[in-house]
Amino acid sequence: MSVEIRCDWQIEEIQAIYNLPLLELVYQAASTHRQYHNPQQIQVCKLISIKTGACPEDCSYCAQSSRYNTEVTPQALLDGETVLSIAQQAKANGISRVCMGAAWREVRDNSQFDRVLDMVKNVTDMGLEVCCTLGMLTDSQAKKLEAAGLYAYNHNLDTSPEYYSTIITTRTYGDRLKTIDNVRQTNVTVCSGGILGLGESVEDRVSMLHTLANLNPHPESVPINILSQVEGTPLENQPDVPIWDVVRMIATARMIMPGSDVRLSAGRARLSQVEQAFCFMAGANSIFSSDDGKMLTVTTPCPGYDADKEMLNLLGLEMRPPFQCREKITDPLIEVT
Ligand code: SAM
Ligand code: DTB
Ligand code: SF4
Repeated sequence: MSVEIRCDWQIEEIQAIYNLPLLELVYQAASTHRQYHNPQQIQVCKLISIKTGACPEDCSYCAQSSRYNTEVTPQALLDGETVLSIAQQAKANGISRVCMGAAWREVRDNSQFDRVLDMVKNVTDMGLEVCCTLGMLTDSQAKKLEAAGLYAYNHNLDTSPEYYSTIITTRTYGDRLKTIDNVRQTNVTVCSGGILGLGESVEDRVSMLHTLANLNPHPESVPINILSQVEGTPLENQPDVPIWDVVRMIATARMIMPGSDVRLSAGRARLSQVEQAFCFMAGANSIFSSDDGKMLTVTTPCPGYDADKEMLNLLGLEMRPPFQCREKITDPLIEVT
């Protein structure tokens, strides 16, 4: 029986999936994964921090908030040439998506945004998928990004609506959903997920997944970040998230949003190959890889291109070429009986 894509999930159903016996959950998620994706392929993305630090928001996990004293040195918006050369290097290493992140609360209609639009256009012209994560967007800004050729916009919900104000006070869950909706009104795909390890309960995790899985259509990609505890932030002393919680979260996301890419994002650097392999078995099919050892900032390590190629090789996996994400995530690839 094939698994349908549904946007009417009940909290109790998601909770029941999350709490399945672990190996049963992984087995079901792996089976679902095979109906919608080529299980041999992993999307490999490269992050570029185009503007670093000095962010006015107070996200309690973040090294880039101006409210906390962290080891991040603020850096103004990069120039187009620098971004292009990092993207070229990424392309030469088989990366299919470049994700440009800016530590902004929101986009402003100014020359900096025009520079970002140029970057989007130039990197897209190289034949790469481009994703941006620039904070809040208005509908007209989303349309300008679409016109520049943007493939995806990342805007995470991070946690449940109930827990959100414990983590961030400078914006609301509604603000977040509004930007996602502004992106949804364009042809740009939506990338939205969250973080594990903020001190949230299982109910919060289920509630965040419930919000994501009831967006219609689902986000085309769902990043699952593991908190990287950053010295100087309010969450610096949070305990490490157990690997089985990561596996459960990925498997549940895979089960309820079967057509989406599920990305094992921040925190992967501290996982062994065996732990990562378990995440891929549970339905993760996307990662960030880097040649400078970091995700966006020095506080959050990222595995290198060479180490990742070696691991993928070892596991019999290949890097997915750009623009292979299925246009409409409605029809199963394989009928599982
Ligand atoms: N400023 C933009 C925004 O917040 O939407 C974009 C950049 S922000 C760094 C993107 C995402 O990275 C956050 O929503 C959060 O999920 C994740 N993130 C940031 N710091 C993290 C950390 N220390 N550990 C894990 N994930 C983190
Ligand atoms: C996402 O969900 N994870 C990426 C990307 N989207 C922008 C960022 C990971 C955290 C990076 C934190 C740091 O490097 O300081
Ligand atoms: Fe700013 Fe984004 Fe960090 Fe929040 S997560 S402080 S909005 S850079």
